[in-house]
Amino acid sequence: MTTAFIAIDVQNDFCPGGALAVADGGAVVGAINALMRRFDHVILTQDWHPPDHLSFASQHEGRAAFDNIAMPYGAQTLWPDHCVQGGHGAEFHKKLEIWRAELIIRKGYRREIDSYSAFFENDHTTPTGLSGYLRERGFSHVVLAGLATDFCVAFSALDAVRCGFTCQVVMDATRAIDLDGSLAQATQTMQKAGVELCEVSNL
Ligand code: VGL
Ligand code: ZN
Repeated sequence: MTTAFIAIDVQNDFCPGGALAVADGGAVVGAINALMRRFDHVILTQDWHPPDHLSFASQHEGRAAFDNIAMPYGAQTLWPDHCVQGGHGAEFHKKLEIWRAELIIRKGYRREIDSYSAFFENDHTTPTGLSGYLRERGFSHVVLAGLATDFCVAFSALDAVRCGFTCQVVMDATRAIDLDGSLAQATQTMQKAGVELCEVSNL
């Protein structure tokens, strides 16, 4: 079994002080650095939106952050402007040892469509290329951690399984946004799909 460790969206905007700060988000950095040292192959993802991205509430007259709207590809939560391409908020946390990564996958760069998952955009059809990359390099197992548990980590884990990879999520190296029970729901959906939820101590 050849394993890739994938750290999801450990970026300034998801850490305290950021535009879409996840409670205690910066706390994952130490654990993720330790995980990166432990695995031979490391991949990072980077949420990477144009300034007028349609997942931003600011692009929708009369809407507020965390509202839900219907997009052509399905339901979409609206977010505060975050992870704008080239901006400070889109940079990785400054303590993250990014030099350890062999690949950085950027996602969410098309104005019309959001991309939580590292594998597919939110239409569940448009690929990022990650599945092909992993397969061509002979990886069969992925270990995930990062931000946020209930959005980008969960969507990535579900797609990993859908693409035929076995998948573990290191729960104590993730933190959640937790909108209206989204953490409990994501946890349950991951378990049902066959994602193994584990902790650093029993990995
Ligand atoms: C994320 C909401 C919007 C995440 C990214 O990384 O979980 N959540 N963009
Ligand atoms: Zn985003």
